[in-house]
Amino acid sequence: MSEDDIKNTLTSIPASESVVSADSEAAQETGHDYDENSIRVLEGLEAVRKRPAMYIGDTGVTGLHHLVYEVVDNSIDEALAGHCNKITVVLGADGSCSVQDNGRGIPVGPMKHSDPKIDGKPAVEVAMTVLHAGGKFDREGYKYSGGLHGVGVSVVNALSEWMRVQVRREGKVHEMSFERGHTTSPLRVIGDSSTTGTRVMFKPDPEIFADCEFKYETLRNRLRELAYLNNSVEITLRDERTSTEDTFLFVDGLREFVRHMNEGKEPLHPHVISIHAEDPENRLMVDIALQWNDGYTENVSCFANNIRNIDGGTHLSGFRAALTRTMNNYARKENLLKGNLVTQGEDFREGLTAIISVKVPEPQFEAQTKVRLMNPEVESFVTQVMNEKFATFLEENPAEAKKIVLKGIQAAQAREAARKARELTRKSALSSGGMPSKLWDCRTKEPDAGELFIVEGQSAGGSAKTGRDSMFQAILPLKGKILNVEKARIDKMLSHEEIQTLIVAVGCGIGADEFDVTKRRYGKIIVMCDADVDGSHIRTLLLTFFFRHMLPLVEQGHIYVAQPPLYLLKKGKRSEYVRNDAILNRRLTEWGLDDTRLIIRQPGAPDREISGQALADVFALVDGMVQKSRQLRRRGIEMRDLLLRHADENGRLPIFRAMVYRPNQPEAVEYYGYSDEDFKQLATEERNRCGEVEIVDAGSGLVPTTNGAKEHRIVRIDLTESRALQEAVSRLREAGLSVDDYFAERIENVDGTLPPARFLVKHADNEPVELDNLQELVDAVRKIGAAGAEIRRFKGLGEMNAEQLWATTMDPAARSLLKVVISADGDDIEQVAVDAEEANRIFSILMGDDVEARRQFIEANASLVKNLDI
Ligand code: 0RA
Repeated sequence: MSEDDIKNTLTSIPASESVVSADSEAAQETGHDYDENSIRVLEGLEAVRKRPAMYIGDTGVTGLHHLVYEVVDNSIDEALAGHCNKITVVLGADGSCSVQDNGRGIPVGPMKHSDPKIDGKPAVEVAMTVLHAGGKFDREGYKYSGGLHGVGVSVVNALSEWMRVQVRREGKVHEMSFERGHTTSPLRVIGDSSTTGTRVMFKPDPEIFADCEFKYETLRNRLRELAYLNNSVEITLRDERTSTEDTFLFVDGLREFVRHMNEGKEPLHPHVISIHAEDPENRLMVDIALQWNDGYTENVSCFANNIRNIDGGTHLSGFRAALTRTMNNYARKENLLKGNLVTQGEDFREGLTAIISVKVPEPQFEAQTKVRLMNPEVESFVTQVMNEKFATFLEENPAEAKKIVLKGIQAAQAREAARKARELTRKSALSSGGMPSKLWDCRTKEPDAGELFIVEGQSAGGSAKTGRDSMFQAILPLKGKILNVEKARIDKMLSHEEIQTLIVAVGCGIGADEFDVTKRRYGKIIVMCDADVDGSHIRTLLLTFFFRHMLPLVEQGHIYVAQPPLYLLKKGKRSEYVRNDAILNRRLTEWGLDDTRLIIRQPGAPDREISGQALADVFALVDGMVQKSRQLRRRGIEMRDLLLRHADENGRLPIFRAMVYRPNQPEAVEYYGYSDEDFKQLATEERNRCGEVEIVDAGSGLVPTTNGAKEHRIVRIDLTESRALQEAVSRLREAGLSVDDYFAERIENVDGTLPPARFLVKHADNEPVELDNLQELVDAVRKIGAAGAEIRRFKGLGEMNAEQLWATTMDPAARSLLKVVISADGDDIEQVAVDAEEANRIFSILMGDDVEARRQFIEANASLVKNLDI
């Protein structure tokens, strides 16, 4: 097909202009024959690029992480088919993600298919480039996971700056590469392999995603969940950006999941009850694990095909119906019910932690978001299984059965007492004139315009009252600590005065049948506590209360945490309140750069000076390189070696490092390569030299240092940092500086004196500071910034007067609030981001009785706790 033919074909397809030009350019660039079919394929992927949200939900942080889940789900499917037990996800230092499994490998042979755009193409190519191709070469009977949106890897391909797939199969390593969905190098063999598996590497496209930074915590939580749901599959997550790694492998999947969720709680009975059943005829499977603790909250999660259904659905209703029925039957049979007490389902679920996981061949969900499962056959299946197996459990374990059922009966009694207490609250003195006397209300009666500040302590409450804008800001001072609702039943909670005040001020009522989020009296409820230990405890108690008893307020984004400043920073006439350490650092840098010049001595020419924005740019560049260098060092690579020894004659940096282990040779030979072609050539040369060679892809992992191998082997280590470094070096060059400047050393003369420094940093009229090299710029500037500065740390809100409190923490134009959210979704406001399952667990651990669990948790999650601001 000639180029003109291509253009004719293209223009005859009713597609957008951009598709036409993009595809014909791709065809010209790569020199491939792009026939009509491949163009229609690309058209599909262009549609994905045009409306990404239609395929992955959104292009925020949630959508970004869905890319990873989509790829991982394919490996999970391979595991469900029984051919894979290891999945490794690596976040590269260059912003890429790699997902590797040890399955059979996506087939590489040509496909037979009635659709001509698929027929004859390697299956792997179809999987990567054809929308919804998943179903076209199904692994019979095992397609259960299917991704959150079930769209397939081709969507990830379309939304990636680049993607590379490697398949190990039939003794070979096959590889294919793409950019933004376009093939940049067709399927080819790049080496030999004695193992099988699939590895997909991709870098999300910044043209699509405003924020391309993967969040380790988010991925870790989901991958851990997948490991619980698919027992005996080992899932590793490694972060090359920070050298963090976690491996999850649960042989006793759901049971361990329940134990994890019950961490920090006191179980009511020692063993986690577990139930498994299959219905081969309808290809249904159900797995349930459950355990009661001595707490008061219900914590039941359900999944269909590994997807969490937060609104439940037929699996949940089937489970609940059977649970209530079985326990009521047992209570009656054992004569445990006294008087005319009526037990309800919710009573038996008090303190229950359970996971229900079903596998359904054709799941139906209520909405795109898959929050509720609809398949009716699942309900009867789960009910029947639970009825039978749970009744058997109760029969066979009378001691445990009695404890569990009695707890439900006590819950019913407490529910009755709480109803009476609520009636009292409604009638109590608090409600005289409508509102508690402690509340300084605002004037607006428009709920969403109003803000309620819950303030720790009387004195801070006073400042807040004076400082506020009383038009829309209400103040509720709390004295001391509120009750820990995690450890109290609802009836006790309702008799606590501070909590009663809070309930009345918020206006939504309390309890399952009464709480009404639409009755809220304020749009924002803002918790404002001191930045000390007591403050954070009170904040946790309040957030726990909202989380446990006013969840819709949290879910709908009405709960916030105020962020009073941590420091007052003073220097000369300037003074500023600073919220956190990162900003403090940034400020010191800014001050250090202000009225500062970098003087570069040039032999035989006048000195050059860099200042203002240009200096700020150079600083950012150098600071970035310093950080990259630390990152590389953690992987055993010196940035200096990479930049000075291994750049090729054109200044290109190597994209991989290979360690070649030859039979019976003690030392590995090190090799740096600049393209995939180089790697292929290396493998060929090795084969010619010592025969068959095994290729081990270490990805962006650590550089192995030991040998001792008897076999012939090449270990390839990707240098994913090269791209970013290349960019930094060329920008350095644009600024008239070089890599040598960055690493330069000043060597003493024979007489012990130092030669003149090439760089000087001069601030205002001060004496210039000599630098040996550009690296030293970073510390020098920060030191200048910190000189003469006074940094005062605030301890409590009480240290600020009314004006200061308004200016730093309450004024909507200047303050920064943390929104308390449950899903880790993107939003403009800074967030306290916690996903639902983790939030449950975290509150239990932080508020529960288990001191040891709390200590361990805080030690292991210091950064998370800081984030949570608990
Ligand atoms: C279709 C058929 C076979 C394997 C796969 C797909 C497969 C896909 C992915 C995606 C990620 N990892 C994967 N592993 C396997 C079976 C081919 C055979 O019979 O050998």
